[in-house]
Amino acid sequence: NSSSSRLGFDKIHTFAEVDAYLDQLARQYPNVVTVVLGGRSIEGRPIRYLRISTTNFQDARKPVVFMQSLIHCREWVTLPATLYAIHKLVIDVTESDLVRDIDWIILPVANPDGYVFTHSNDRYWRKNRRLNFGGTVCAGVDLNRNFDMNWGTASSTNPCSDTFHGTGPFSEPETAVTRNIIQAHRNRLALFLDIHSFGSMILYGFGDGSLPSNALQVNLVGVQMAQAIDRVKWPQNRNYIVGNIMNVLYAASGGASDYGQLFAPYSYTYELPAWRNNSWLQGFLVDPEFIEQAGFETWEGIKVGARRAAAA
Ligand code: ING
Ligand code: ZN
Repeated sequence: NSSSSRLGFDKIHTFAEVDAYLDQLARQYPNVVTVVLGGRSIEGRPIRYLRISTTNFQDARKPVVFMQSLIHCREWVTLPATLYAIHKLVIDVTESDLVRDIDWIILPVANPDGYVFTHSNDRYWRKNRRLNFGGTVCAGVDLNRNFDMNWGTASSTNPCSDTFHGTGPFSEPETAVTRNIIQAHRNRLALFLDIHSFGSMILYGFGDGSLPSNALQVNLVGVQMAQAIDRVKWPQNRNYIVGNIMNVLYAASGGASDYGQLFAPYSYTYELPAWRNNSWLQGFLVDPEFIEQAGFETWEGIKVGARRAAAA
């Protein structure tokens, strides 16, 4: 039904479907939903996000929660996480405190060119579609190495690498959109969430192994989010692991959530569960049966984080 703003949770939606859906929501729920054009991708696609607020973002006392998905475009299962959150904040509102007390900014497709490319050309593409050095070498910048936090210290200078960091911090229009959102709301940004897959992890800064000054609280809220997810997760998936990026995974610089941690007291990268026991590459494929569950269980974690961060 084209007039009702509902997207099912039975498949992974395309960029065009998500983009049209954002417009539908804004039309159908004009008092709470605004679509904002944050910028344009390398190939000129609109990078659009939702502002969800009962007070039209006019109440400077309200904390802001920001979340984004698909900065790594092959991590398809991250899209239902943001779409489910939108659904529960706008359409099926069962916990009204979350919209009453918090202003939300949700960017479902942070890397639209890459996302389209994973549908049309290469299912396992990770980066954006920058034609590096005039198209003379491999394409793509790893957007999660392009933020201005320790930029260039644990990433690749090789444009053919999946972790190529670009020509400088925020050299890419896609990361500039996220930076601008953070900067515009830095006075009341309570929680920053960058949704990735895979691994069943909740990671926090910093990617060089150093810790934020409030690391004890960041860890505590991380554990609480993980426990909330674990309570409702599929039994065949493992429990979430919570910890510092370098400690749990590897050293990494220029990450989105590391930049978020500079301005928000709570900032995390979620790694959603993988299909098929985390085997490499297959981990990025999505079990259709898991799409709605991914949205549902991740939302349990997001809610805990949002309430804890907003109350802090
Ligand atoms: N993992 C992240 C990556 O970009 C990460 C891990 C998190 C790095 C936060 C830096 C900051 O490598 C995936 N799966 O992309
Ligand atoms: Zn990722």
